[in-house]
Amino acid sequence: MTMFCYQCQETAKGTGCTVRGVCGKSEDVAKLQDLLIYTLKGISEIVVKGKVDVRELNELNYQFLNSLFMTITNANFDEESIENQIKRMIILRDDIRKNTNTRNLHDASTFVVESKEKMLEKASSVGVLSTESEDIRSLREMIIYGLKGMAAYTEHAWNIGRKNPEILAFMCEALSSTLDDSRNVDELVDLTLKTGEFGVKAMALLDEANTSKYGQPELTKVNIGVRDNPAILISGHDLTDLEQLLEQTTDTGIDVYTHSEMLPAHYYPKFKKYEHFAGNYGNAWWKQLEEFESFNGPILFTTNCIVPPRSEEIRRRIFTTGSTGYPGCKHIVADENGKKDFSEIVDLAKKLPAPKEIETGSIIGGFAHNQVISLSDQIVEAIKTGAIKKFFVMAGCDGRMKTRNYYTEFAKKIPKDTVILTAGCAKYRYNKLNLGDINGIPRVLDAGQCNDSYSLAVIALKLKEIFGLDDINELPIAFNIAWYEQKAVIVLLALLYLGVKNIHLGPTLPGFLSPNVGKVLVDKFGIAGIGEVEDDIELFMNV
Ligand code: SF4
Ligand code: SF3
Repeated sequence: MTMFCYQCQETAKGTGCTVRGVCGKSEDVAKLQDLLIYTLKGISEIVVKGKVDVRELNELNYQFLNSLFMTITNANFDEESIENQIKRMIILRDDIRKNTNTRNLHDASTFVVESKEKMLEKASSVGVLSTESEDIRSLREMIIYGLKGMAAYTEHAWNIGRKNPEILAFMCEALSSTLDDSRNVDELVDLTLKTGEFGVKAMALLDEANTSKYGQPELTKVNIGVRDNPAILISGHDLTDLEQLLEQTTDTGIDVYTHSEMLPAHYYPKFKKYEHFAGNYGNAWWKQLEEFESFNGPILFTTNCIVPPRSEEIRRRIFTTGSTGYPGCKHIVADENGKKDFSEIVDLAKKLPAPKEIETGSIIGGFAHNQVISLSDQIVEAIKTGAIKKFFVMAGCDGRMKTRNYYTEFAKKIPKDTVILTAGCAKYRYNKLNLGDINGIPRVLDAGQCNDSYSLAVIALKLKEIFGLDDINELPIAFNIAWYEQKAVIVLLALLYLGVKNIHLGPTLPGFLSPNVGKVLVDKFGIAGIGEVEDDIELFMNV
């Protein structure tokens, strides 16, 4: 059997990548990722059946999260590191199995593979299509994709020292359920919502971790031009990597710029003290091929999204860390204390020219829950007087597809008395449009990274409380979400768990939704796709 993957929005023909990923993932990488997930299912079964207390198992905990994270779209293209991760997880799996009293285990909990060839052979029979029923497959995969997003957020929190063993216990419960053929559609729909519930917990945990370590995000102007010094570009979502890079580049004459999802780091007070933290360079992840070329300096990926580099020259400038990997790019690992040595990146930066300017000016952000709630009197007043008629939550991801111009057009055409609440790299479709403000409140309020969608939920719940409403759906807030990878899946499931209805999801509905499961989402939650910009605006404004 060839590869099969339909986990992201850009999946081939909207149904599944079968030869090579549209993302650039090779058949072997896709298969090894399938086998890694299968190994995690086995571990989960042992944990659940053997009633293993995961709290004490630090290494297993962390590697479990990291394994899921490695399989997120555009995180890791490196066969060797995925192969090694499978071997590592099998050792950890067999270790806990030996110490527990479990019988009648699934093949996932016991299989052995000695070589890469055997791994690929095994992977061919355990991937997505090994679940025959289309609906069960759809639900199982939706749960797994939600868990991948949840794992990413939980790992970032872990790196800051914040842990919640309940989350890992749930992940094991959910993953082991995907091996259980007795689970029917209704049970899996319930489990999908429960995944959303734990998604909220994971995002809350990360929010608490980030804000306790780096302060509450605040209204910030971020420079999008460049200075004359040589520089390093940092991309992805991990703030602990950024902190270490900023420390190690202090007084070296090297500037640090953010790319894509790292932009919101500028909103945290703790990072403002670094004078060489120069600004944000470029746009969302998919523009990196051109932008890395003109940046000139080294690039550090802390998480997804990596686009396969076009030239050897750029490949030599790319460094990966954490869950990411790309063949031929140097990977930097942490020591036992979590410290990473970025000296090689700094040395390389010193030899390279300063970035070429591609834009000038600044953008504004930092409207996470604390900042927005401190403006709540102003916002409530604006809603009461009718100065603000509606909020559009447009959080999520950006991507390459031309149809995503919809979101730029949408932002341009919505009435002037409406405000966009955003988070994630979806913002790059409209964050440089200069949409003005309403009584001093900017019309695009950026809360931060995709995980900061949690902030938007907190804001909505706060407004519900202020207005004394029973239902979050009575607020003048419409949800028009753009998705691409699995973090957006957990954000979506979290919103469904919080009771948000009538979310529009685009630019296309997920290929992993079977017609029947899609119908459940429509009937139960009012989920819809997107249409023409003008029609959608009219629809949203009239509810
Ligand atoms: Fe295809 Fe997306 Fe899977 Fe890549 S991650 S192989 S583009 S479905
Ligand atoms: Fe973007 Fe990859 Fe999803 Fe964190 S960086 S939102 S796509």
